[in-house]
Amino acid sequence: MKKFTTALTAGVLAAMPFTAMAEDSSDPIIIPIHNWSSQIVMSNVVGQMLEGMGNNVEYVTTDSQAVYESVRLGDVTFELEVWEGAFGASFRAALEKGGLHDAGDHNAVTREDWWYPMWTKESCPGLPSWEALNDCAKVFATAETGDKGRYLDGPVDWLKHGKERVEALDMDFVVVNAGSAAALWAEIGAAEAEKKPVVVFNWTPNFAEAVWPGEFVEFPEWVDGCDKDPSVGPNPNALYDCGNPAKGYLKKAAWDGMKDKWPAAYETLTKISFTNPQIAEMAKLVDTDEMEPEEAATAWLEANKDVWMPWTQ
Ligand code: TMO
Repeated sequence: MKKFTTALTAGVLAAMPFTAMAEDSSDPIIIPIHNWSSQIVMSNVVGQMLEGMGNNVEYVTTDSQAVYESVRLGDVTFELEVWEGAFGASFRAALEKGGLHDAGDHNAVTREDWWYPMWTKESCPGLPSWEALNDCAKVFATAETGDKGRYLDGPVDWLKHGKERVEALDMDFVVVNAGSAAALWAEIGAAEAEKKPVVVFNWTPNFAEAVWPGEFVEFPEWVDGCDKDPSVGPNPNALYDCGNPAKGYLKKAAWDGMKDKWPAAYETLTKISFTNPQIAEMAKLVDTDEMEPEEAATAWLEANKDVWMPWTQ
């Protein structure tokens, strides 16, 4: 609360709904933090909103797949960015076990997949087809990958199954996992001066689309079950032989016990709905403007009172 009062103006505080204060438990609401910027900033945005309503908030850094088990058990209170492509499977598994529920969608369409900056097309004009990409594999070869192409996938905990996809579609690529999101941006940045062709994992909404125009590789279209049933997708004997959903959801997930323990905060959570441009802006404040996530969140709240204040009332 103290941090919040120093961060936001008295005018904002005066308009906050303090009537909600009595209802919520004084135990801290536990918000999980992962390893990409929009999620970290959004978590701080919502944490500061809830603090402004009188709640106590704590942040914990957690694995982005294991978090669904943590929400289910109430060890963390909610998850603000359930990306269909990366986390749909873990989310569905936790839903089936019980203890967590779908707390609504953001007004956003998401995509996560193999991606290239536009200059890459000059060396591989058949893009965005995955077959054309594969025919160009040598263009992406490095000392490390021999005559196969290099694909820089996301950090392992995003479970993108790049290696399985390369095998399932018999592609001439070596999949390397980035150690962090920053390593993905470094790979694109390093290629930019010479317009070197690169293919890396990327997603939207993200800050990157405003910095480097680019396109996703078009893989065989995602079909439900592609990650569960080998007969789904073009290779009848393999899982992961499809792209990720091209129009994926972005959901919020909540611990079932939140509604009774923090009813006002829960109501706010169900109303929260960020759009693609808002989410891209949150990432930009950190990745382009180099703000700390906490100050980025405060800046975002200051600039977007008309968006979030109705959710706290
Ligand atoms: C889960 N992510 C947005 C990094 O693809």
